[in-house]
Amino acid sequence: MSKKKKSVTTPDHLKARIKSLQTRLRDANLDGLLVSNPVDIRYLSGFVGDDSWLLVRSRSSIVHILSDFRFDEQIANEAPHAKAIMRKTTLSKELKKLVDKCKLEKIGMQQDDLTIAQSKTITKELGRSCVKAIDDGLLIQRAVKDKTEVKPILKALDIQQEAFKRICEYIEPGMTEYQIAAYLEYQMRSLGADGTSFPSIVAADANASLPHAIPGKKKVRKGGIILIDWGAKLGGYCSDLTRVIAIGKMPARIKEIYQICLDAQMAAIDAIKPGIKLSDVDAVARDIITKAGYGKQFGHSLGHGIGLDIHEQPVLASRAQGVLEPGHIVTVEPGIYLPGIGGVRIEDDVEVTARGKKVLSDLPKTLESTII
Ligand SMILES: [Mn+2]
Repeated sequence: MSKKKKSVTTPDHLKARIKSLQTRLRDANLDGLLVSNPVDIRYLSGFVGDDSWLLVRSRSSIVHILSDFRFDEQIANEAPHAKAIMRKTTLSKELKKLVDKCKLEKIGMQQDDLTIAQSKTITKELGRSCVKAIDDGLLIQRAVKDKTEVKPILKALDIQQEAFKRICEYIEPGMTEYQIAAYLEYQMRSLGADGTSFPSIVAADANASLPHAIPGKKKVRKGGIILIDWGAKLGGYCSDLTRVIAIGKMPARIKEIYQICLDAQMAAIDAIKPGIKLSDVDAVARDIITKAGYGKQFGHSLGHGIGLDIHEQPVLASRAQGVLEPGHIVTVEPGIYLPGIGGVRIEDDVEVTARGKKVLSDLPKTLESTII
């Protein structure tokens, strides 16, 4: 149960995140923000549970977590600096009490993370005039990683790359996509991952033309290909890579698109630097693939930010607005998909630095290296 605890100082990186958010809130003329997205709650407080809300005030460094009995001990461990309120009634009623106590006039909500029913209840409790919805400034803020965020991503990459090396030793003709995915995920957990960043994609031969193929009973074969898109999660942070391997020999048509895809990927990585337009990075890869005659077979965007979520800002796409900034960590993953035949996608994770970039992953990807 809630014991009276001494106040604990907020760790510096959390302090900086809250400060940056407070600036955005004051600019938006808000007295506070009700944070309901569990990933954002983790980002701002360290608390990993769910079914809880966090209140950030524009002019006070104290953050409140509205939660319940199940998370009492967990909050004390993970977010000892936060003021925890174990609710006795509904979350919205507790929020109303807290908002009154702190004398907050206008607070923002995270519209994208509340259900319509929740928004209605909060609006009703607080009174319509109190609540002003804002666009999610946290998405923009989370795009730029601080030092504490790069480390777990690097560790996640280490784990996923080691697991990949292990499955390359393990795979034999006749195994199913299911078996390979299970072994891969088992290895990542054994190596200390929290879990996977997303359900692994293991796609044999023609299945590889589906960008989001779901592993199934299909067997891998000698002379065939396997597309693997997988990621590890560590300390909440996601990594994300894709490789294509071939058992013994790669079919000629796949070889052709593999080389085009690799050229496009390496050129796009090369172009990455602070200040470059997101759409321009996408264009570098897309132009190469289009000139080779496969523009229509590359139907998705080039890459996305990774972090506490597997898909974050910024997005490397032709329609994206904005530029790359130091601290962004993005995937670069062009693909070429030939229905009925197969597909290729090559994906690495790249950090934008003050001077240029750092490629964080280093699994081999030359055409020769694809043969197992
Ligand atoms: Mn990806």
